[in-house]
Amino acid sequence: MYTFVNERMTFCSESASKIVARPLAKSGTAPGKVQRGVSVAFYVIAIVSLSAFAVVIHTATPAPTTRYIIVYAKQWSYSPSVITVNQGDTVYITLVSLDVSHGLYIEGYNLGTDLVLAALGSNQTTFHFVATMSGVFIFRCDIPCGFGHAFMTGVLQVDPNNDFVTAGFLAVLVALLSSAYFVMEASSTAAG
Ligand SMILES: [Cu+2]
Repeated sequence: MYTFVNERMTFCSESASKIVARPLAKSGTAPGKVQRGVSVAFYVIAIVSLSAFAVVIHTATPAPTTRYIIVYAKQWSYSPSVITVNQGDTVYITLVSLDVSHGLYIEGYNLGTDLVLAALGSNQTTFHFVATMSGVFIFRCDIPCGFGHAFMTGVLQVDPNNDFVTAGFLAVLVALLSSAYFVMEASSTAAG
């Protein structure tokens, strides 16, 4: 045990003397210069790739549009039962009954329409809204329409607007640019 410790101590003191004895690196490539080069490269790569990501995501984001969707209702289902739109879209839903009175109420958005045949004198009615919230929302029949009424549901899927992600990328980009500016300022002040 003692020997082991002693050996290690010897080893340490040897390497310590080696470090002390080693001549200092010639200052042709000063560590400061190398570090500054590395951080400049880091900023350039980060800024270029962030800009590229932002452009790609923005390009992939569909512009908000107006959608007209016909939903057929019958005991006890909707067709289509899944409606997919993009956040920001204006959505017109025409509910058409193929049999009795039905409703279509979108939970979360808390809106919809009641298709009461006798009151409307028609088997269809239209309502519209702007899909401001992204996510998955259940819609259901809110007019008692028989045995399976409680199971008469569908899904509204609102895909998120990627421009929020683009905005996030741009915010990071601005932060990087300003920190790059301060780093350059600080290093040029330190240099001269
Ligand atoms: Cu119903």
